[in-house]
Amino acid sequence: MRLLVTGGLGFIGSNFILTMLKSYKDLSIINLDLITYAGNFENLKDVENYGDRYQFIRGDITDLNLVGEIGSMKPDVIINFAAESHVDRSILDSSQFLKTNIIGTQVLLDCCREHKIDRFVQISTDEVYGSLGPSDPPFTENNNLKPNSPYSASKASADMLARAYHKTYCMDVVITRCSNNYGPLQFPEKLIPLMITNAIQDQELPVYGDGMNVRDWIHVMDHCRAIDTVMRKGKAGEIYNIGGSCEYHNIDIVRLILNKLGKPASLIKHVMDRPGHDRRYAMNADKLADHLGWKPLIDFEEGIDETIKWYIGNEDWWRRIKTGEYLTYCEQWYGALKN
Ligand code: NAD
Ligand code: TDX
Repeated sequence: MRLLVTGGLGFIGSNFILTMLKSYKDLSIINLDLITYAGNFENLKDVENYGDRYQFIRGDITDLNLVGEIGSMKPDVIINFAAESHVDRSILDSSQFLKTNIIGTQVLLDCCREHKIDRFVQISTDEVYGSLGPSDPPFTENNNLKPNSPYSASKASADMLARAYHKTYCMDVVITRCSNNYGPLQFPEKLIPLMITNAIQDQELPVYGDGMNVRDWIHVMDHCRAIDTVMRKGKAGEIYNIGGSCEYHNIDIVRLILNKLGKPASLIKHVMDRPGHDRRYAMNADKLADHLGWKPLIDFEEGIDETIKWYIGNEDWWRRIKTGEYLTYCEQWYGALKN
């Protein structure tokens, strides 16, 4: 089997490529990634061992000609991870989110159609469903889409396009919607790696608002296993929720991390809330469990211990990231939060 993975130098894409190459000897991967601020060549330094089973192409998923050329290499499946993925950045400026997340998906879907690629897997998110109240049941695949941030609106649009291509052109499209991931190789702008790395550096831990927002956490390797399952066994035209059934208030995650690192609670700083901040996400992943036999395996406390260990052991990796573009972004973001 030959896969075209887009966005494979990011957090989830690189974990996916590593585990797939390791697990399946008969599988090869083309990785198309633009290497934006979030893409990191170092994430896949170990793939050299896999010889011609791995090929990297630097490029933009919105580039019609390039994507067409790659389409003629006849991958069996396209898995679209490539995206602008950070909500806060979409609040500062949504233009790149609309371009990559919507137009990029359209270009890939057209490529799939033109080259008769067997299957298209769209990697989406729980955020397309909007926000839950404290006693609402978790989202199912039948919930309406009510995105609240430019990021989630762009992901919802891409989901709609993917669905439309299935209906209009009878293409084999499947959509996965996952909750918040954590684990190794996550860019330290996201909550868990930001809090771990700031705590290690004895820097303030910025908690938005009252810190009582809830996220449903899943280890990235459980997510990757779910994508593999859906890619192989999912039914064309279906949507599959993926979640860890592991709801935590943000403030409890932050306290847990401080505790595990032996750092004081005085590092916590409540800052102004993110505009449009979704209060609670929770996923009902029964469909994936009942129809395709997947369930999450990694216990949150164990996963967090292993993740903290990874960030302690890979200081060079994240210290290099927390410079340059990242610092400029932080300045803009915290400046905008104050105003
Ligand atoms: P990430 O930001 O870490 O990585 C995104 C990757 O896409 C980077 O390597 C970047 O260089 C690449 N990219 C961006 N624009 C591109 C373009 N125009 N052309 C080619 N490559 C481009 O993201 P992530 O956290 O790994 O998320 C991967 C996917 O999973 C995204 O689609 C995201 O919406 C979805 N998702 C993420 C989470 C999460 O918790 N991180 C949860 C659910 C769904
Ligand atoms: O500094 C922070 N302080 C803080 O309180 C940051 C970065 C976040 N938060 C809060 C906001 C959220 O309630 O923590 C929670 C998690 O924030 P993020 O890590 O930015 O994730 P979230 O906005 O929930 O979106 C994530 O999950 C779904 C991913 O970034 C998306 O790509 C994915 O689709």
